[in-house]
Amino acid sequence: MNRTILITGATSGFGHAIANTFASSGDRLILTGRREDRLQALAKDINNAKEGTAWPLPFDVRDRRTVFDAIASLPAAWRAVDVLVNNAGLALGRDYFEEASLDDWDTMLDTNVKGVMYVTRAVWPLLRKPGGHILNIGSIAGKEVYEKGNGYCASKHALDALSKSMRADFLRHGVRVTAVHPGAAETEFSLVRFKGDATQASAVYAGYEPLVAKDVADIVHYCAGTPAHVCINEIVMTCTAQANSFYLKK
Ligand code: NDP
Ligand code: 8X3
Repeated sequence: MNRTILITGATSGFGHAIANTFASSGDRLILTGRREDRLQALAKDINNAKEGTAWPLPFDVRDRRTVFDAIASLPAAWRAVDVLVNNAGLALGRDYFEEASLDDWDTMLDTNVKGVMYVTRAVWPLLRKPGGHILNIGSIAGKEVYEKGNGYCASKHALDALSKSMRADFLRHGVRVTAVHPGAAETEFSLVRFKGDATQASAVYAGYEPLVAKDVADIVHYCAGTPAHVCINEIVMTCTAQANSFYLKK
């Protein structure tokens, strides 16, 4: 479709799958994340497949200066953005409030909340108006809190509020905003959350069929493909075995 899509967190999980899904429909991808080797490899795959085209742009969403410098460094051919997917994010730890790491709280709030604010502000001058579209990857953790979810749930509730704020503030520019709130999905998310403990991470997905990254990518792609006068404001999506943060049939 030849739209230009900027995706944060394209090195893994949802972001990686979102990039491949948009590439398959002929779009142009600006791929961002911290792990440059992975961005280069994905860009190479997409460019070699000749469906979409890709431009790797490594940066840390927490570093305000780096975010603005990276976006400012985009060449002229990549400076008109149709779709921004704010996907980069993480959970760290699963501990009671009084035991949780303050550093983990800082990292989650800096990434999941302030990172989205910085990237959106940096991309805003490049976003098509009217007609641009921002998709924020929230979570069911932004809809209900669960025990030991404190910092992560707070960050995703804040992102839910930010998505609604953007929708209200960008109305007058004809820019659409969609929040996609997935439930449990098997990506590197739990490996990151449990700091490399693969046993703890795989236990999260044992005994049921969780979402996979492609499920979320397909929904994001669908939301970005609705007619220009239609805006899906939010979608909560879970695997069939999960009703919400509290009910999961294993
Ligand atoms: P992954 O761990 O597989 O991917 C996370 C992505 O975020 C990576 O590409 C990572 O890139 C990027 N990222 C993390 N921190 C930063 C940073 N400081 N700067 C730039 N990029 C960063 O997890 P998922 O794909 O599952 O997660 C994607 C989003 O979906 C997150 O916002 C997550 O909260 C949300 N989510 C996940 C669910 C799940 O069950 N998996 C369910 C609901 C929502 P790199 O490390 O290279 O920087
Ligand atoms: C990730 C899903 O249930 O771990 O956002 O919060 S959950």
